[in-house]
Amino acid sequence: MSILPSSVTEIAHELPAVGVSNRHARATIFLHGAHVASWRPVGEAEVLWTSVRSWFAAGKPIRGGVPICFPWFGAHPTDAAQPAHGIARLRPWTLGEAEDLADGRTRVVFRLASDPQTEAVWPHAFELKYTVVVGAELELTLEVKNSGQEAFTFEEALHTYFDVADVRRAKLTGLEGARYLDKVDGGAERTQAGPLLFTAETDRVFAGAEGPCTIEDPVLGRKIVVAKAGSKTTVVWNPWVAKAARMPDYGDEEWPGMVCVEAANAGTERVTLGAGQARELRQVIGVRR
Ligand code: TA6
Repeated sequence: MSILPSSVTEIAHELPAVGVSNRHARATIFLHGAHVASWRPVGEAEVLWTSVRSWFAAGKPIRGGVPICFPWFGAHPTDAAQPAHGIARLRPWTLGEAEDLADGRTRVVFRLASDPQTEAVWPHAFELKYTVVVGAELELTLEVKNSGQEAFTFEEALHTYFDVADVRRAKLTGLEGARYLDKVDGGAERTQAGPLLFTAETDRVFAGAEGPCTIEDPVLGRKIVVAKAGSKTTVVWNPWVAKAARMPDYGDEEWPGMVCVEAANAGTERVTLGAGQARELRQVIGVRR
């Protein structure tokens, strides 16, 4: 592990992690999946939701925080035996550079490269670089590089779980008038009429959605602004009662406390990279009162 700046400490856990604590915020990032599990700006309540039932084990996805979905989103397109949302969130990443920035934020870089195991599942050479900047905002940048000799096509997402007091009283703005696929209703094509309110299981894939969204939480009296760059797909998810009860790593009563707003490139907006090419997907999260 490289020499760590004063704001970064190693955390002993079933899974190795680093903790970040600076004058702007605190965060916890597991090397497993380069998984940001917690981000709490100074003076704020936790912004990322993690299930009390989450697994923290090699080969298992962490339930909450920011799972990195790559190189496919959702179920594997042809092999049901493969894990949902790809392999990146299940692999140990390496901790690269870590530095305290002049403005008091902390920048930590994680890396994952293809190997025989990944190529057995997805036969392409890639290099992932994930840059996490912890400050009064949380800046997440996933760079995907095609390190092979031929073009490849992939899906990706920063599948972020946000903490809300009660999703039934929350409101998501920024997607008004956008077209979406309703995965709760067989992928039916619909248009978002007004702010997105949560009254039942919600699983919507918005294509052509490149702008920011805002989660309004009237109970906590805060707004979480979710901006992004390099992403054409926004996914919004809450499992509600029945699906929450079916997930072993998700408490039956936890569903009112979270909502996923995900920066992605998926479905019709999957990405093709030529040999040697790279591109970035970024999500920037801030809290307003
Ligand atoms: O992003 C929404 C979604 O695709 C839902 O359909 C649901 O499956 C969720 O992801 C969680 O997936 P996971 O594999 O982490 O349980």
